[in-house]
Amino acid sequence: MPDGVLSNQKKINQGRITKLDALIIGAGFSGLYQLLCLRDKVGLSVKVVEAGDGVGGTWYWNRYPGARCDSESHSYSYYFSDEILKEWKWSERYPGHAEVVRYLNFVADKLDLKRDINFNLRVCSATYNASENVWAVETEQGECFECTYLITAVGCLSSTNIPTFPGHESFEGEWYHTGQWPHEGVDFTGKRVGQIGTGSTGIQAVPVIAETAKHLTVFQRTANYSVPAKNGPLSKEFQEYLDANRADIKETIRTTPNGHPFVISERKVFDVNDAEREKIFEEAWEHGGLGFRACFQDIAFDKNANDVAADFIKRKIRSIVKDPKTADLLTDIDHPYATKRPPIDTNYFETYNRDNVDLVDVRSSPIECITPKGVKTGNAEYELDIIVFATGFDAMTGPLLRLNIEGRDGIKLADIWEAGPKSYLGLQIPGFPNLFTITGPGSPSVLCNMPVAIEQHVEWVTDCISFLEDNKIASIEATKDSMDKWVSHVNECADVTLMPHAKHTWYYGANIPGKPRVFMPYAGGMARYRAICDDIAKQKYIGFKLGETDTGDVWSAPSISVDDLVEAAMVKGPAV
Ligand code: NA7
Repeated sequence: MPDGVLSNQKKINQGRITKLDALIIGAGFSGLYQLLCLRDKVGLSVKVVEAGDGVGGTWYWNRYPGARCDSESHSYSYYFSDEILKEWKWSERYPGHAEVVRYLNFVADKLDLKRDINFNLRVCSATYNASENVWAVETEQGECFECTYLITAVGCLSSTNIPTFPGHESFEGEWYHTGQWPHEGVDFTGKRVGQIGTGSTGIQAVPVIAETAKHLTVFQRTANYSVPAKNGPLSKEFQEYLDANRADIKETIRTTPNGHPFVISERKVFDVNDAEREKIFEEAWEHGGLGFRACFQDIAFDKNANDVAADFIKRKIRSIVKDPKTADLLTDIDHPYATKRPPIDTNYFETYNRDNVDLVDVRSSPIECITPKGVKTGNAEYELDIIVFATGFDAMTGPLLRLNIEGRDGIKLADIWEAGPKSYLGLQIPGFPNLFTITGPGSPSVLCNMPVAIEQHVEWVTDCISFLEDNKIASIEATKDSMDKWVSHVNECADVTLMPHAKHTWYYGANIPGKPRVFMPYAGGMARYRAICDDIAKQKYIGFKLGETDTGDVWSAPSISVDDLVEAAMVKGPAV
């Protein structure tokens, strides 16, 4: 196909094309901030297109019972504006989905963002026209856009995964996926409910569904660790602490590896004796939340250290769950702690002590099919009125691939990612000039408190586009060599953690049949990643091709060891 001929564009209604400097896809945390930066700081003409009829992004859709963020609310916030930080008061330690959506509406209204968001439009194709150096973007609703810069702000966990079970269509009851929950809610009163999935979502949903359902059957394929969230209302004293310590909190979340408001301990598991260690774990358990894994430095790196943490959690589960058989199933965990996304919960294990809740092991006896009456495993048929699919997402790549992105010379993103996602910094892909993927695969994203990762990406992209505009450079595009080096670096970082001990996780794409097994996020730590990105920008975007000019400079990946990674966890300045 000759350069500049748009295969996707054939479908476009040529009559209604909105021409812009930049188009942003998605109106969640990323899209809102990117709009603000490009519109009000750089002065570009910008629009956001959003499939929902309101702001919120992932949180617009994620409304299942118990849906709550596992980052602490005061860190799950924008930190670019002191005014917003001061004005918005979170009500609980962890924000529920409704409060997150209220927060994002508050921000969007305060910054007058909604006038530039086109709601109820779902992008179905994006095609680069090399002769014009523009992206042509089409929506399912027939609206078309042309822009110089295309920014995807589509989230990492927004493309739902509903496993294919034979007979699903024959089910006579109701069924729902947690990530596409009806806005009017679901009434479980008096109903026999079956829930498939015990990931972070399932663990949040179980206790809430059990409160009203007549009976809840939980189908567990992989047992999971979970630590109590210890959620609760934020006290006046805590609000005062926040008001007095904003600058320090901002410094902490921007310099820790996971963007959370706690510092990883420098102490190692075997630095202390058994009694002292038990006391530290006990205190971390009582305090609750993701900080549990930060009470020793080496939990994420050393299998022996991890085994000790895992044993503590399993003992806790056994002490909570009264039925020994259920406790056996819940503690038969096949991976080190935190190598799957570590959930936090409110009364998850306690819920199995209720008379109306049963746990079914679908590892030893998998779900064979869905029947008109319910779910059938190798062992039994469970009659149900409602099935809840807490079965997760086609994470990280799913939301990007469903945009049908075509780059230079008609190359499709789906084709070049056939063997797994590849990018430079998780931000750019060779062959796709001026396309920026916020929190894309290859960036820290899901291993970080998301707003921290998002702010860094949005600010980096904004600076990059300003640089292009100021210097009248038509385009920026990652070079293949730099991308290859980055991909190796991403793999190297994952390999020095314990992540490869759990290759069946969605971090590796293993939850989607046929998806290539590639570790997708950057495990080198947010602080280190930020330093690398800053360094690349300072070196006038080394590793990218600018306009027609290929500088020939290729980014050099630093080689990394466990010690480097641990040091990166503590890093306050550039790590490279
Ligand atoms: P997850 O973490 O992917 O969990 C999905 C769950 O569904 C998990 O327990 C899966 O078991 C289970 N599952 C998926 N397919 C099947 C089939 N076919 N049969 C039985 N069980 C199945 O998604 P979540 O929504 O919980 O969490 C995703 C992220 O969203 C989370 O980390 C938060 O950041 C928010 P498996 O473990 O694969 O054996």
